[in-house]
Amino acid sequence: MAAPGENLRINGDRLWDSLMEMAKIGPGVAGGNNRQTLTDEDGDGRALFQRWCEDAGCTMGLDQMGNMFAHRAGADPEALPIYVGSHLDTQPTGGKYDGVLGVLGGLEILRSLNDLGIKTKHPIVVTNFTNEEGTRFAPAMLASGVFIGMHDQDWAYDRVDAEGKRFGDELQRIGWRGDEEVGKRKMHAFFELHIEQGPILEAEGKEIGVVTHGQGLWWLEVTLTGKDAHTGSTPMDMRVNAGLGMARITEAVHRIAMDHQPGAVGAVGQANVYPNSRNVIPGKAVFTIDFRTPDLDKLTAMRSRLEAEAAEIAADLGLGLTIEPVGHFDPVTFDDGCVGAVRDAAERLGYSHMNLISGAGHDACWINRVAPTAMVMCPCVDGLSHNEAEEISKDWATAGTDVLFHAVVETAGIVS
Ligand code: HGY
Ligand code: MN
Ligand code: MN
Repeated sequence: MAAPGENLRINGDRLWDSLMEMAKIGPGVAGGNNRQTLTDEDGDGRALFQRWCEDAGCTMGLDQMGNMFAHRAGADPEALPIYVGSHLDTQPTGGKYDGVLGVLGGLEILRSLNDLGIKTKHPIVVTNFTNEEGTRFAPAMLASGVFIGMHDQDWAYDRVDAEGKRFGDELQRIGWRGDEEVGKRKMHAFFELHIEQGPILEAEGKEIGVVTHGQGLWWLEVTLTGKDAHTGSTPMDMRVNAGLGMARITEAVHRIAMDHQPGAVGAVGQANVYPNSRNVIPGKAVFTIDFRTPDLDKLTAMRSRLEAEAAEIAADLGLGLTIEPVGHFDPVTFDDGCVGAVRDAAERLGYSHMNLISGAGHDACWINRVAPTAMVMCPCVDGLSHNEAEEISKDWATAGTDVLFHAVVETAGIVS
């Protein structure tokens, strides 16, 4: 006799159609997406998601950070809901699946429960967290960070983008600032489905990643101050070249990560020199370092080593130096019970699977601090993400969402 829900499967075609429909909003220039947080395109994507959720019989909650909560009633209204979700915002040259698969996979679970006429004990809430990417407004996972009390809401509202626009003003402008107090909601558990954004699952031939841990992260914003001068007529020994300092520190970031193998990574992704003119020696450079590793001691050591080397480089070149931490979280260990629900689901469904440490940060990394949390991952082609060529297969999306379905419904309990 099959256990209740043993044969639950989602509708992979419907999920894929929704992913492709959402991908039409905020298209990139090379087949991916540019639907950055709090842009008009983000607003359009939110409106589409809300319409779909309401069509599925949900009521939509919206908090003061723009986090969206599509609520499907459970048999026991007193039971804390199971939350499932991710983010709809993308990188400027993002893919169609990073974050979106986790939000629309959650919606597909509700649509499938409706198709099957299943009532769960606990309510289920599908969530879209604002500004997971942290590309327009640093840091990443900003709104889920406010939700758990890691970031102050007024501090978050004051974060500005490259054009000096404030997060709080942009949220108001696009009309997605809700009234609900942030973080008041209590969760029985939280599950997030996400593409791996790395090469391991595909290389190992596995359909499902059972995510046991997440890497820790430091984002360090470095400002070097030198002196604008003529690139042609200024003798080499008179130069105070902030661009040269940035280049040497960028190389040091790579070398420090390599010196902390296995399992450490480091790069500079965002870099600006000023005045950025062909024939002016840069008098200023501002750039962000991204260090990550699952090992907390290594993470701390990498930051300390960088700060020491950057000071030496700046002194050698006569540059002013400031280093401001603009993002951080310690390595994450997800909840054994929820991770077990994911693993049991993959086993039951017959999907190949392996334990995985998430290389990327996710809203689940913060939510794990306030509720039992786990993640499901599916492979992506060549491990490529944060690139418009990001690609997954419909089968991978379906398998990941089937596993999410079982883990969520097992935890929510089937009543009828
Ligand atoms: O940076 C990250 O890991 C995520 O993509 N925001
Ligand atoms: Mn993501
Ligand atoms: Mn991302």
